Amino acid sequence: MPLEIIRNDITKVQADAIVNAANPTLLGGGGVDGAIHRAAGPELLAECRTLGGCAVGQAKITKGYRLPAKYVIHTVGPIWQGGSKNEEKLLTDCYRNSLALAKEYQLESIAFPLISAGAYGYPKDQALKVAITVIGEFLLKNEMTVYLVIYDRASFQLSEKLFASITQYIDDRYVEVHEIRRELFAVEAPTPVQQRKRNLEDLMEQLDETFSQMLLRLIDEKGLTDAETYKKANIDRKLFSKIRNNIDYKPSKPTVLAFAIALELTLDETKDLLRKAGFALSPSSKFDLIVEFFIAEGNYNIFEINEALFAFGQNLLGV
Ligand code: AR6
Repeated sequence: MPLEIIRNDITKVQADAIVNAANPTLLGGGGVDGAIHRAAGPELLAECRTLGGCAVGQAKITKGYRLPAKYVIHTVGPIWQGGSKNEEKLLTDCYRNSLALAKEYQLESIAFPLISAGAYGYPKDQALKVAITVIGEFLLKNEMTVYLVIYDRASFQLSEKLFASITQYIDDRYVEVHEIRRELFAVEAPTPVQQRKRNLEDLMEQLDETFSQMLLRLIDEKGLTDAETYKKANIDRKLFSKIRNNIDYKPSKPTVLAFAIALELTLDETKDLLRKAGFALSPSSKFDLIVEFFIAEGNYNIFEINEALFAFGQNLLGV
């Protein structure tokens, strides 16, 4: 998955580079900075001393020493001063410049902490939004695996408005599983004629195109390229070529939904695509309802959807 949101200690993450939320001296500090220096060993500080510091919004690279990561990219986030001191632009620059360095070094994976969201006091929901937006924009044009590492649950916050709207949507529609069962049992058994008709319909459906064929047709119809599609779906190139090369490919439900989002399908079209892979949307699945919420809102930004899914403790789209 190109963007993964994970809960971990960044010093333990196996990636080509991890990003340090440093200060302009680059000579260490508390928070994630302290943890990275402790885990990397004194050689890291020795190399940092040669760099001559770093301006806010900029990024510099060193080796990773005793860390599992090969490199550390040090960036300096802005100190929050109420929002009118260019903080958003500077925080955007931190992510952009770190990603640009990773690209320059031809790295395949990079892990970020939530820069500025600790000692520097940037409101956590806004810091998260900047991170997801900038990383999302980058991944629509580049191939890389980016981990957003969340250390403690408290540092992951959706905006209150979005959180409230999704909660409301779920509350209005969520159906406990036992209610569905009751409905199922209440359905009358089909007459023999109806049954024959259904069997025929099922057969026609089977003769129809497969999931892979339907997906490729929709990509053409929407005028998208393959690369645009898998990037918008947060799906990596290798998985996409497997699906392209195997017309009988059996995708997982999150994969199907990721493509529905990339193709900006309506709810009915999404249900059709799901059916091709043997799935249906269920009102007793929070995962399904959250994805449904975004489709109903016309918001097809997979990274924002994943941000919300993570906040609600669900699997992410694109696996
Ligand atoms: N792994 C991942 N994330 C972590 C870890 C960890 N081991 N430890 C903390 N975090 P902060 P800032 C999260 O304060 O706000 C330093 O002293 C933490 O929960 O480390 O950019 C520097 O030298 C929070 O969400 O960085 C600077 O002086 C996020 O990392 C100053 O702090 C950032 O918190 C930089 O402040």
